Amino acid sequence: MSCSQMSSLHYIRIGIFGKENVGKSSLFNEIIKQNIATASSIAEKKINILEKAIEINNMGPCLFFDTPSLNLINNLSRSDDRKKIRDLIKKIDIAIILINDFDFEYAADFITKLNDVPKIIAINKIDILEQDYLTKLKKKIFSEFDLEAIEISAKKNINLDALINNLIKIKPYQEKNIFGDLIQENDSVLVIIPKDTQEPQGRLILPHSQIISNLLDKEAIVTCATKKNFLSVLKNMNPEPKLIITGSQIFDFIIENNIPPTIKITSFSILLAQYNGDIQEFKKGADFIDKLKPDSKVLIVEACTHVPIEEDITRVQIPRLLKNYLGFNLKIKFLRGNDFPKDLTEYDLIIHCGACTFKKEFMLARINQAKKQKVNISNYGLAIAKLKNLLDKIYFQQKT
Ligand SMILES: Nc1nc2c(ncn2[C@@H]2O[C@H](COP(=O)(O)OP(=O)(O)O)[C@@H](O)[C@H]2O)c(=O)[nH]1
Ligand SMILES: [Mg+2]
Repeated sequence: MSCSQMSSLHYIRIGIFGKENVGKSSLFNEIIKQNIATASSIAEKKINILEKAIEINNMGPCLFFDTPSLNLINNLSRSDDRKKIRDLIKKIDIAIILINDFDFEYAADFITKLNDVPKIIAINKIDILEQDYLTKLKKKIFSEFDLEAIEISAKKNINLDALINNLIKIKPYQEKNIFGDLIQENDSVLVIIPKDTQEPQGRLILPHSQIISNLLDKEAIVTCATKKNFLSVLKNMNPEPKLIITGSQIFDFIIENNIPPTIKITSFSILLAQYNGDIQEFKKGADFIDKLKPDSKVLIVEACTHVPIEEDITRVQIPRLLKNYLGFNLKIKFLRGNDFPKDLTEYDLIIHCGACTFKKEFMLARINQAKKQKVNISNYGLAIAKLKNLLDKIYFQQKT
């Protein structure tokens, strides 16, 4: 998954769980209205997670996951399989748990792993269940989980509207706007898209489209420019923008152009870190750069997994800036995607990307882990600003 494709801020992630043959793949196919998952009565042996995005009215874009059976999930012997499931649980916003008989101890075991992820229990295959059996099953489920089960048939498409309506009712998540109180209706904002080697032709990468979309949700006046034309765009703006948002890697280039001090300047990754992370902790991490020594070890983590390109921020620009700023080489390790060591103590500093592909809780868990292990953590935006000696010239939320 790469930040040019997917958004944790905009997608509501819904996992479909249940034991073998309960109808997970059938429900997945029925909801997404495509035959992607293989629905069959033959038992699965491998950990295979399918995902598909679909827009649901009144809910927005959702990402559904068809998952391996709970019989498999609860008894995984390989540690990387267990990690896959742990990562999935961390990712999802809602779990649909399917049940169709009284043997649901596996579901109870799994529910304990879900912690506070909201869940919906559905009894599937009601087309072939006797009414009496169904009533008793519903009662038993209620007494076990304190949840009213929804009766559905994935195969016959019975009552799936009710299931979707229940999903809509849960929708407590991600309603917040990235800008909070920073931007009000009719505020003018200039968004400078670097259009450098990381930007694909013909479309915007995820953080850029997220930022623009959040500004439009605020009814702000949004003007877009590129690195090349931003100055003439800015000159023609009346009134001048309240805020300029740009890529951290061109902070210096923008600031060199004598931007009036009345205009705040910030970056995509700083705004995302403010929304998705802990900007104060990241500032502390950025300040810690001054204390790094030649034998210090830095971990640079990129959440998305695009193929590295020339002049890549992660692998080329940040290491080069560190060397220029400090005057010596450091030991640097790079990680990407879901890889994040349990033990961080061998590192002096972690520099993390904006994590636009992660759920907020996921990023906060990483920050808390670093804090607990007394390892400094910063993000791309603040670290780059620090390394370019621009921390005092850019805007980010200061401690209140
Ligand atoms: N009668 C009936 N059969 C169903 C229903 N949902 C799924 N099935 C069947 O149950 C079997 C297992 O379904 P599948 O979706 O593969 O289950 P999974 O193992 O949980 O993914 C398949 O033969 C499906 O056609 C349903 O609502 N009613
Ligand atoms: Mg299946």
